[in-house]
Amino acid sequence: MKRRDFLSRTALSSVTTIIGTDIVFGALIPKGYSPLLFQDPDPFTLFKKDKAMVVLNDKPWNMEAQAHLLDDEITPNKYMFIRNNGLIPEEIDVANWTLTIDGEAVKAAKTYSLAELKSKFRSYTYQLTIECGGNGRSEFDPPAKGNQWTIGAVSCAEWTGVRLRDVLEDVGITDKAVYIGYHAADLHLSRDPGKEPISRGAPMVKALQDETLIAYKMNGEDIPLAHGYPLRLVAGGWPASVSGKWLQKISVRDRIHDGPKMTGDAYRVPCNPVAPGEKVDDKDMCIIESMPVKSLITHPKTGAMIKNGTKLNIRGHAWAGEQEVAKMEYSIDFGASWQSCEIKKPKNRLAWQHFSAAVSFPKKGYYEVWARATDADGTSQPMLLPGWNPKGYLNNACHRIAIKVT
Ligand SMILES: Nc1nc2c(c(=O)[nH]1)N[C@H]1C(S)=C(S)[C@@H](COP(=O)(O)O)O[C@H]1N2
Ligand SMILES: [Mo]
Repeated sequence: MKRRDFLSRTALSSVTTIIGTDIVFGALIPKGYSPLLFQDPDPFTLFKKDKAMVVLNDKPWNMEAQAHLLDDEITPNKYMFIRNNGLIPEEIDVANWTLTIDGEAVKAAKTYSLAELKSKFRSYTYQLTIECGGNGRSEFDPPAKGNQWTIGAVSCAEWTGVRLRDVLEDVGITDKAVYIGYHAADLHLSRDPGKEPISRGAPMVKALQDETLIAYKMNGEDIPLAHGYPLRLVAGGWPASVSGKWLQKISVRDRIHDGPKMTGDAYRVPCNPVAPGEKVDDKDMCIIESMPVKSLITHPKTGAMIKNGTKLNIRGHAWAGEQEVAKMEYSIDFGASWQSCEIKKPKNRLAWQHFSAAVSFPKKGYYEVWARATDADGTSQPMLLPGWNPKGYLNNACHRIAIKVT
């Protein structure tokens, strides 16, 4: 990841191998000069992402999937969205990487090496849904500032790591513990080492859940750099911003964690509904916890065509934060009537669930297939945009695809 500031003669020949051609006057490159080919690396190659992923921002890198790319039951790296608030750490010294647990509510701070974490504690693997709180932001009106995510800022990979609870037990926490907050190695956009781009967390009930992991593997391999290598907090079902990447420290706080992006409009929504565009008092804003019920049709791709008289097989995933999805339905008449889909149980708690249906159409023409999930509490996805909030969080409106029957 580190930009080359200069090219030694030996480096030059390896560069030639990478780009597949000679830098003709390479030997004349002035010292300290960085060739353009290193300055704007192709993010798809850099992060091993599929070319169909959509880049929303390059400083910092933010990239989302499209619905049809999320068809796999377990999201592979190439289709996983990237959401960075700052700059990816430039140098990662895995051999000396440590995790410190400190804060007002630990008996004494303790530091673990990666090797200690892996050998001292039992490891667990869970498939965990992590969705950016701002997924769907692009639809809000008046528009909300920030990355204009459409539907692709969600993933459900398999994470392996140790339970945060086991580590906290080993450290010893006091009865003052209220919240945990993470601290990570990424740099603030200003490059000021004294500033953190983001430092969020979760209340103890979430921190102590079985599935809340300090992960060191994703889909059976080292966590990819963009997703938090070598260590990451993973808290499925909550806004993905709780899942701190490049994890170095967890503070056990005696109050609600107050790191950057815990206050103001960041990851907070009006506690009660407000009119679009309304100014909301700070005291009337609540921290987002469990994410709302939502679903995605991942097959076919929107715009598919089928022959009249044949059935269309649709499939996708549904998830509901801390809850299970109890019911899944589809509509081909803009929500006037709903038919049921088959929905599977999750692989484990906090994993998304797969649904499918065989859809019949009455005659030729243009249709939209809408999908609607209902959680165990009986709450369904809204057909159109849900409650407006200043930063455009929690858009869980029904996903829809266009179909032409010919
Ligand atoms: N250290 C660190 N952790 C972070 C972030 C970040 O910028 N820095 N972004 C958060 C946000 S807002 C989201 S949505 C998820 C994105 O996870 P991903 O890039 O692995 O998909 O990481 C979270 N963890
Ligand atoms: Mo996010």
